[in-house]
Amino acid sequence: MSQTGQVRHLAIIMDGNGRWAKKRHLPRMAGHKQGMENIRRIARACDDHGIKVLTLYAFSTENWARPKKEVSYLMSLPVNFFNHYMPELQERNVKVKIMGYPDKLPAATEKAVQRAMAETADNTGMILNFAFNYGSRAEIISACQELAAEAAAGKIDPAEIDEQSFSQHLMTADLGELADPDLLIRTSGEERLSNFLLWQLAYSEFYFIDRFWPDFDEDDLQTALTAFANRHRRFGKI
Ligand code: V07
Repeated sequence: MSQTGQVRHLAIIMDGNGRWAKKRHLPRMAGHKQGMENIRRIARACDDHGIKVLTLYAFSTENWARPKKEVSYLMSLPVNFFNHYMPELQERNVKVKIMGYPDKLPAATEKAVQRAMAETADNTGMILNFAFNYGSRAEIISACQELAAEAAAGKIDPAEIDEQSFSQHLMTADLGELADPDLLIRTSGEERLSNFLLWQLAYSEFYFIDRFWPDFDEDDLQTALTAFANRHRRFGKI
């Protein structure tokens, strides 16, 4: 956890792509495409700000209920994203990670995602972490199941389970001391977590901005980071 006012791990819920499109009388898909392009702009700016981990909430396990055409379009975006941006990610030494359940994805999507992770596995710069087909309650339940299985097998004593060992079973475990975001930004005016990083956001600052994700730009990011730096972070202490 950063005490200096510098954001090391930034998480963003990228909301408002559909409404952005509607305002322009465009199909929802056009908003998703513009939203995808905005990831490049904001990821660049985060890298320039020295942010170490950028976690983006792109698609939740609940989104499968959307119209079939929209779901399949959303599933094509990771393929599209890496086709267009992999050269710049490599140039910037960015490491791609995915948090979520990759198994149920269309084969082409899973392949693109696996390949991007493999191709950037040795990069040492900013981590671009996609929460993709992710749900926080499911993540917490999986952690419980793993710990319960270890207890039932006599490998651990239930009384020894603590925050430290619990967090080792979450999908952010490999981020080490950077697992918990310093700051969460949600665009588009909604002020909810929507099943995103429930455990990891316990002490994070929240920043809500009434602007659609495709319109969220470098200046908005700067404003959010400045607001963060100006807040007192006491972690419940005086
Ligand atoms: C999606 C664009 C951004 C705004 C949110 C709605 C639409 C990039 C990805 C992506 C996901 C995984 C990955 C690489 C890229 C993405 C979805 C939606 C589902 F490894 N944009 N984007 N995934 N939108």
